[in-house]
Amino acid sequence: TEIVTVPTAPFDGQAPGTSGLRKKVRVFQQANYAENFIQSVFDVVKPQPGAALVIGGDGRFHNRTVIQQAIRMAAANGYARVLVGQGGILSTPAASHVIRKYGASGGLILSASHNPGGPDEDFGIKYNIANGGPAPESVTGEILARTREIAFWLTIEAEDIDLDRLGEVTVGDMTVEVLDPVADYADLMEQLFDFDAIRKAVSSGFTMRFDAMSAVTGPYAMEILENRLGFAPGTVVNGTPLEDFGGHHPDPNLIHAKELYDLMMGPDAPDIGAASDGDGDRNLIIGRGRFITPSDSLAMLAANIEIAPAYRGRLSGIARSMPTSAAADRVAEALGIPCFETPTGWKFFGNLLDAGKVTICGEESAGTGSDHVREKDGLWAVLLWLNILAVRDISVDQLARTHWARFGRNYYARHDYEAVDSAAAATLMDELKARLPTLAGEMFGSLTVSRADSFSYTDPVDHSVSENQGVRVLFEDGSRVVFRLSGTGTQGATLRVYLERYEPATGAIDAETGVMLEPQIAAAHEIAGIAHHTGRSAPDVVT
Ligand code: VG1
Ligand code: CO
Repeated sequence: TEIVTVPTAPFDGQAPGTSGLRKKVRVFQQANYAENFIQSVFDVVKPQPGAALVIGGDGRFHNRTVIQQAIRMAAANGYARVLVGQGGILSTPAASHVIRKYGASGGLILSASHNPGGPDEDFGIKYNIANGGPAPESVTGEILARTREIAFWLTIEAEDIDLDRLGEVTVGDMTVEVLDPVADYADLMEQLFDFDAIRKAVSSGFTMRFDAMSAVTGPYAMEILENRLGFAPGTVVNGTPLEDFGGHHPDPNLIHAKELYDLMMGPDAPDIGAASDGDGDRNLIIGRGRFITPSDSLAMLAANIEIAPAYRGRLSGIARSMPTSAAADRVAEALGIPCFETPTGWKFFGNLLDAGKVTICGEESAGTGSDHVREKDGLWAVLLWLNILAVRDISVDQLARTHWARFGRNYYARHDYEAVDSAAAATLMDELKARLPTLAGEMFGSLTVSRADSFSYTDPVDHSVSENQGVRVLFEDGSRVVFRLSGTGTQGATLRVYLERYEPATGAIDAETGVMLEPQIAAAHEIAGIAHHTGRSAPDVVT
């Protein structure tokens, strides 16, 4: 097959952020834009003879267009085989599993996760390596360098394939297999968890609502929750993936999943409410009358994970991102296992998982996962919760209270200031960093700073160093505030302020989070001059 060389010129700003390249759809629609990025990936990873590439996305607007182009480019760049989800669909954790299961050399995941979709909204491309996880910084750094010097991309003359028909077709000299996006993943879940125990709970009246937010998890949740576990029809709501997610943000938090939250706080609440995001890697867990913060969820799941068959007797360690609360650390300490603190973003868990140093990982941003894949996994977390509740025969609320009564409680919130002027946000961070050397000893209200630094991480496996991963201000009473700029936004800058305060088991373990964190909120404003720099006195989103 003849390879076509298309001349191009570099675009600015193709740096993969926390989770791939994310931009407005209009940006991606410029001629050569997606192609430049994909060719840069291929130039860096250099597919070897026989290499297979997995391609799939969250079904958002522009997904199919980019997939068809990526297939032609893969053929021109020497891949032997492409595995693509039917309809162009693969949730992020399912893509991770498919890469691992079929021994692919990597995968392209097309998603902007929880960001809205549609012609005026967001799109994204991420490359995952052979272990199924997001490319580490060494690789994304090379990709960025390549995007800055790219002069041409490679393709072949070929028609679009029928993405909706299962089976094999040939594109150039390459085989393309369109596979069922759900089956392999659902089978994996069935191997990890005690489906019989969950089915028994369901038949004894355990109820649930799962909000797929019109995003990718709909088909997965239908198959697993309703078909395989026997939850009543209608348990999964918003279960059809839509290109624009029905005009909503597919972000499973208390703001964007408010309907679910209201249901769970009301008189008709089922036993558990859950939701996932655009690409299926996040999870929201709400019990009847009880919201579980993602940081607490990580700790509670870690404390109970050995209940699930696939994890019995093999919890080796826990990892959490730096801004995630230290609730998991207390579990690790009690169990006598290590707890690792990594920078934000799932790519930093990959080495720890590969080396067997940790079994479960999590982030405060509604991400939890384990060594079964190399991505965070929304439905996996939901199923682990179900497995634990079914076997222990308790409610979400009871489990939470029992947990806090043993370990104490880390009150936690994240305040986001969105679409802030980028220069203003950069100045805020620069001034904050300049103050770090003299912050210790200073008082903010009742809080005295004990230590302040810019978080730097040395990977314990490959010893690579990642600097500048967020500013931490720790107070003498053990509470803290953390400041970071988001690496996934597509408009201006997003300032994230993470607030945390620990109460021992003997303290107030069932108080209002907002009230408990008042001193930390006030201190954060004062330390960073948030209003001065951003012109905002209150956050846009509190999670
Ligand atoms: C955010 C979260 C981070 C998460 C990342 C990707 O990044 O804070 O914890 O790993 O999104 O998640 P940032 O840089 O905007 O804070 V997803 O579900 O958007 O792939
Ligand atoms: Co996501």
